[in-house]
Amino acid sequence: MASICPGMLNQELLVKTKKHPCYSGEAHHKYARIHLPVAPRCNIQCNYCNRKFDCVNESRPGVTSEVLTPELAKAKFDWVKSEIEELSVVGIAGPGDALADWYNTKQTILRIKATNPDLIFCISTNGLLLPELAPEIVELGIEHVTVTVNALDVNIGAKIYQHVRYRGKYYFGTEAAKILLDNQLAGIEYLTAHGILVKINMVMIKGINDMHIPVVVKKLKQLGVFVTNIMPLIPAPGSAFEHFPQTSMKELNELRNRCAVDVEQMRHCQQCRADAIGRLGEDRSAEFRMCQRQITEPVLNNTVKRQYKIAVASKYGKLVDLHFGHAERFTIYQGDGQNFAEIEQRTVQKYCAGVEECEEEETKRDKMIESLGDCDAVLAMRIGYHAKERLRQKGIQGIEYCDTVESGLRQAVQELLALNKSTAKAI
Ligand code: CLF
Ligand code: SF4
Repeated sequence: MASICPGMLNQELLVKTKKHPCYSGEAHHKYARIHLPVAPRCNIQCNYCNRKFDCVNESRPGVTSEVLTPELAKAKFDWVKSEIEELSVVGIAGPGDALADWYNTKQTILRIKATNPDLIFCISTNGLLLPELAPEIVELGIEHVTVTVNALDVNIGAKIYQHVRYRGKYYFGTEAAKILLDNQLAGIEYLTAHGILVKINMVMIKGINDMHIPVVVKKLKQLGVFVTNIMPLIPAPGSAFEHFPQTSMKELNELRNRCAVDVEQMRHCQQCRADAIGRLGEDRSAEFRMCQRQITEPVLNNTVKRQYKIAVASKYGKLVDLHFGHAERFTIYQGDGQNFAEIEQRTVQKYCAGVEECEEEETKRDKMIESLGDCDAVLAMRIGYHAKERLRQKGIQGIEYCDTVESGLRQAVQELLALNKSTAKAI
């Protein structure tokens, strides 16, 4: 088991870290960070997260007003860097998971690093893919990694994570929690053993993991983490925990004080947006939207487009020819309304099996809808009233259609636009 004492850490890195506004309490008044929202996908579903909300007045992780390609992210970085001298950190914090969209994360960092090798590069992840990607993180020179760890106990984890999608398969309950928690611990151990400064974010959820957090912190101490950041639950509308109480600062500080005997506590976190810019506490992201940049920068014209993710019920991929309740698999397409690419075949458990299984049907239907939670719309030949309603409650538009998939996708985007849905959301 890796056990690193601070003396073993690379001194040069510790000096550099004095310019990291999250890792250093002193730095947050002087230095700024930019979050580049290039990683929209996520491979797990936390019960406190709903990335579909895009409100410019809202500040919390998972929220962004735009999703960028690595090329646009570099252009945005150059723009911001020319305006904010004290910019010291480039962070990838979603709006999904930095590792679930590793290609984009890596390409963005490579592009910026090529011209700014001395900056601090920082990523934030749920840790599911750390065992696979930690060696690449080290090789790429990312020296600050945040992992969100909410539990060690799989029974507690099962209450926090709705599902985990790992190596093409969905897992639920304690099975899902076990995969995630095992991978988090293995990944953290690898990173700290390779000198990376690991910060752990934890969401304190009253009645779920609040009593368990001190145990988690003790374990993380053994793994050599640099700092832990215990954050309050912000109940997000539409998330499974939307009716949970917001954690009070008093309770939060008591817990932090208790844990401080084991690991240094971060106390100045601002629970930033995925496109936050500036010093902590003075978000300037609204000044640097790439849609504003479009007007003066022809090279970027028409490149910032909303991306839609649409699940299609189709037997062979040509026609929309299946009932929603009969589908055992959905083809997931992603595109901007004109051009779409197939990105995934997603297997689900069909729920419509006849009246005798009616009660069970409801649970199966809800599970099916949950597993499409990252989509903007579902296209199917028929969708029952209740299923449509449940989809709507999850922010997914259920669209009945019966022609080619290609024309159906365009139709779906037209309907979404007509509904004026804010769909520049997590894809
Ligand atoms: Fe961003 Fe996170 Fe890096 Fe900071 S944020 S990826 S470590 S550069 Fe910082 Fe914001 Fe809190 Fe995160 S204040 S939410 S801890
Ligand atoms: Fe949301 Fe992050 Fe959890 Fe993914 S890991 S579901 S983006 S909070």
